[in-house]
Amino acid sequence: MVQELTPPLSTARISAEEARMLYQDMTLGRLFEDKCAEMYYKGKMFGFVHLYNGQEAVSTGVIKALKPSDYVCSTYRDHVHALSTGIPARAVMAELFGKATGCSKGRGGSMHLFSSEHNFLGGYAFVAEGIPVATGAAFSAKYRGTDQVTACFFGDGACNNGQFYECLNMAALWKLPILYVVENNFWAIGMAHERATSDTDIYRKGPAFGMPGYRVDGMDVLAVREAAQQAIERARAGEGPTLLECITYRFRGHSLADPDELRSPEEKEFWRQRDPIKQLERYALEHNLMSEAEFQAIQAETTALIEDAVTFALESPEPTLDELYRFVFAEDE
Ligand SMILES: Cc1ncc(C[n+]2csc(CCOP(=O)(O)OP(=O)(O)O)c2C)c(N)n1
Repeated sequence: MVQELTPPLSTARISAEEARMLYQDMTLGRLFEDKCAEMYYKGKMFGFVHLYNGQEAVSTGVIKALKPSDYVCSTYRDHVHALSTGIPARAVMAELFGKATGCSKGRGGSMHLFSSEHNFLGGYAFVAEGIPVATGAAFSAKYRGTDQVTACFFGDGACNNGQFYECLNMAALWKLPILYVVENNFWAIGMAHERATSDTDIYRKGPAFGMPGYRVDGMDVLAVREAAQQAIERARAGEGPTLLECITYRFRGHSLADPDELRSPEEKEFWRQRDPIKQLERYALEHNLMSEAEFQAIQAETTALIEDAVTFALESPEPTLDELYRFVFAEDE
């Protein structure tokens, strides 16, 4: 009998390469946003800036399971989704500074990141505004006969908006290749989910329209990734849409202008203990996928990348006044 001399190192659900990729993406999201807060308070950004700290596992878990040719549609909390799709940190930071080198050429700012090159359909200031846009993109992919899948992100608050129900109906009716990804962080600015919603189980609203609905731990990037992979596979196979409710938490206030006084310190601490980046670190160590030294190396590389993005944004020119009407129509370069 042949004896196994070396038992498998781990029974991990992902490879070391995948662990690094997921860790890198979440770290980029986290450190980029920390830098945004610093720059905002230094007066480098204007208007409202909504940070995503704490929710990184949702962006990474879903977007890193997509192909580059797939579509992503976001909300005003859009920086990390944009980074996960591969828009360079320089182009995102420059946009936040209102510079001509930004991904929306300085016309959009924080809530209106956009990149046709990355099939990133944009951030949207109105709650639920991206849902019909994403549904349209999914319809277009089906109509054109491509295999593109659309991932549409929005919050729990958006699920009390009519567009959510109208679009779920159409997507199920036409079996559109789309994932409706709810980032349920329990709060819509200062309105608690249970105070605003008759049935708080959002995932159960999928089956009401004839599409599967799942709830996953949105602080666990592997759980999100697995659920997303299944939904993407179904969508690509022509089996239609999925509603994915990811339970998550934002570590900061609603926007950088919010003093965040409505959520209790105990609640915040409870979720801090479930930090998705720390959870992936623990998992990667337990399964011999990554080492402490690798975490630190990735953090150092990411910090340097973000510093470079800030320098690029600071040194970039602002759009000039004579360009005010440029890009108003789609045929403008
Ligand atoms: C149609 C519309 N109504 C109200 C607002 C004001 N508003 C901005 S964000 C927000 C809360 C949305 O919460 P949620 O959808 O849960 O997303 P989160 O901010 O938690 O990511 C509201 C009411 C808006 N932007 N658009």
